[in-house]
Amino acid sequence: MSDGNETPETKLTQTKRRWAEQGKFLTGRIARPDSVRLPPGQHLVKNWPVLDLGQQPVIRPQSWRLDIRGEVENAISLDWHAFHALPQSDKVTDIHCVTTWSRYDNRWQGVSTYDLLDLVMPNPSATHVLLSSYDGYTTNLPLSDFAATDALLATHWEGEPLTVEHGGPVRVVVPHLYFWKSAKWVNRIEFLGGDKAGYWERNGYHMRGDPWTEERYSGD
Ligand SMILES: Nc1nc2c(c(=O)[nH]1)N[C@H]1C(S)=C(S)[C@@H](COP(=O)(O)O)O[C@H]1N2
Ligand SMILES: [Mo]
Repeated sequence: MSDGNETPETKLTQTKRRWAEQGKFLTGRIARPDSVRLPPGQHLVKNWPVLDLGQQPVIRPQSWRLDIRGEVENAISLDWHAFHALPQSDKVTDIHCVTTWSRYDNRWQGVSTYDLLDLVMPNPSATHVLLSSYDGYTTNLPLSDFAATDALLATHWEGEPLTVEHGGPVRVVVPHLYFWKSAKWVNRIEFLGGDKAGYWERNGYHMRGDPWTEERYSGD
């Protein structure tokens, strides 16, 4: 469309175009076959189990912070207000937990990881992210997985604010990986120039965690 009415190319659109050209952040490595929705070794549940290290921190929105740092152009600390001023997205995704339960059609609202990336602008050197949470939990992800189009920082589930037990006020959801990668009570995202094991990854879980190829444990 070159009718003279194009929006001017900003730094952001430039970056997006560069990402697209480089195929950056495309999650082409997911092994999910189109015809199969339930990954191997999983069974469906209708309830939503709670799994964590046993500490469920209660964070009031006024004191909640999200620090984004590391290999980014714009390191930032977002408070509740700044977080809600970002574009809000709606996604419906499945959950696949390494303990073999899966749950279909979870409706989330929050900020897509793509919109966060637009804000902080990862440096070309950034290859992975390490998520940290208010309970001391950490988990690592390749940047391309974190940037998946259906990944988000969720504040709502099925139209209601996320409960504390499920990671409220804000949790990460990266639906195409096992659910241990989806940090509850998130408060830090660190962009790294290499991979660094998080809590479960140091304890034998897989560094990536693709349910379609059953990347459950580090020997898989
Ligand atoms: N902060 C934090 N996030 C976490 C965990 C945790 O212990 N602490 N457990 C992980 C694991 S192992 C799973 S299976 C999911 C469970 O999320 P749910 O309790 O909402 O089902 O959260 C993941 N995120
Ligand atoms: Mo888990």
